[in-house]
Amino acid sequence: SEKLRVPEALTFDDVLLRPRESRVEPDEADVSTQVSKNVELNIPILSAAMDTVTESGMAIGMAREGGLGVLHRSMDVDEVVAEIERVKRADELVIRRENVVTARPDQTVQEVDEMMEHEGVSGAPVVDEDDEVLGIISGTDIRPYLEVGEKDSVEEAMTDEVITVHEDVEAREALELMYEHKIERVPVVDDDGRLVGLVTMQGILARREHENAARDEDSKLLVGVAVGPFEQDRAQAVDEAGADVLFIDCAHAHNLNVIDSAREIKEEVEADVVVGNIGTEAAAEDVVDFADGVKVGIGPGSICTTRVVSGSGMPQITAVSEVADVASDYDVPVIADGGIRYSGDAAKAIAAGADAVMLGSYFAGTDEAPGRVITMNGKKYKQYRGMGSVGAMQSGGGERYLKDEQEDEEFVPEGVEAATPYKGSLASELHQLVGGIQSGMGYVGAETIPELKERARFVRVSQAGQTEGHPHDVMITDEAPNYSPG
Ligand code: RVP
Repeated sequence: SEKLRVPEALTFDDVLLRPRESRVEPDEADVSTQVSKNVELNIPILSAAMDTVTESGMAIGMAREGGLGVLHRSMDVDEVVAEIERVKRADELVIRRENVVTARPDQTVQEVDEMMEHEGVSGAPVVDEDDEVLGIISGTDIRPYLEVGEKDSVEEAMTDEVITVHEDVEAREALELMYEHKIERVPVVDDDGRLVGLVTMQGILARREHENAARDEDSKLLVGVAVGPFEQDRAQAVDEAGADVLFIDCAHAHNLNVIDSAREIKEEVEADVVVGNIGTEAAAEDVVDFADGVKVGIGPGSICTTRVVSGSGMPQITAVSEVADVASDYDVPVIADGGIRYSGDAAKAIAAGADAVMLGSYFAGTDEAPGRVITMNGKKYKQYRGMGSVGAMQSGGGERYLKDEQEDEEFVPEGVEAATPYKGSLASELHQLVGGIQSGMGYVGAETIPELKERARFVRVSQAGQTEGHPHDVMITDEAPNYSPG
């Protein structure tokens, strides 16, 4: 029958990258990429919008390393707005006025000493009632007075020849000033000499550690946010709160009602809008005219049971390459979401046409993921669950997998709840992941992500080839940081 003349679809283990002539040294390969039309990342990696993967801690960690965290939507709108603000404030150069601890000239040194200790700061600008900066006081100024004249006023003890900077100060300039004058903090003032913020040495040095961070034009960390396809209000609110990319979060975005609604959201927000998930050429054709990015993945996720439960899905390498064939004609970036277990899978996803990859299980065991470490049989784990699992749906996150009429009834889950080995810091996981992608670029001879997409050719792998590709006929004695037997 016609129906049984079926096309083949491939996934990660079905293919390998064909080695090609190359002059590319892996550690020099450029992994920056476009995640959506207007947002660029320094590494092609996103963390999944799941309640056991991405909250502000993960989003901050991802952006500091050059990638993007996508906040999940299993929380109230107020909460997600607060989470966005946490990310945006994390590495700010200028601490804004409302967060600066200040002193008044008529306070006693003892009062100010207690206040600074309570607030956990070691110095404070001194301002009058109009917020004009009169001086600055630090532990060093106070110490001699604490011995002899605790009741003396701040005015007496403070340094009144105070160095200030203007709002548009650059990090380098501020740092030079601090070195030159041997000071650790500089008040930021407006044209009338009123306090608008504070720059600290500690803050600048912390930013320096993350040179590769993904930042917006105000130099704040980038953040992605998931919104339901019909959550116009949430979309508006997170857009206003400063989300850089909105992710329409749907298990089957080729549902035409979802596309209509996504199109409306796109018209109303300033942020880029990524539409997903899809897995076919036809779905891509229906969204590329308005989407700033598309996300691919129907059923590849490690905790996902969509394919078993529904009988539907698309093996990920074929899905990505079908979507990319369409999206690349419209310059719409493609994100491959789900199913990545090893760094090589990420390289394959990009080779198939993705501009970036999204992972859940890979990051769920890190310190930056929500949830605590649990110990079972002497081994450490963290919880990891599908957003379509019973647990996640009960706590409000599973709308993505929930049919309208189903709300009060028994759930039909499309995901499972699991535990994943505890892995320690996100930075070292990302180091392995990105390093593996760069190795792939070396084998293919690609200096950049677009070149990897362009130059990569696949070979088909047999079951024997698959076995050959993993460690075999040996007993592994020491764990590698980037390999555990799947
Ligand atoms: P993985 O990296 O293989 O753990 O997959 C993570 C992806 O799985 C998510 O980004 C999401 O697209 C998908 N997911 C999340 N929940 C579920 C589910 O319950 N079925 N699937």
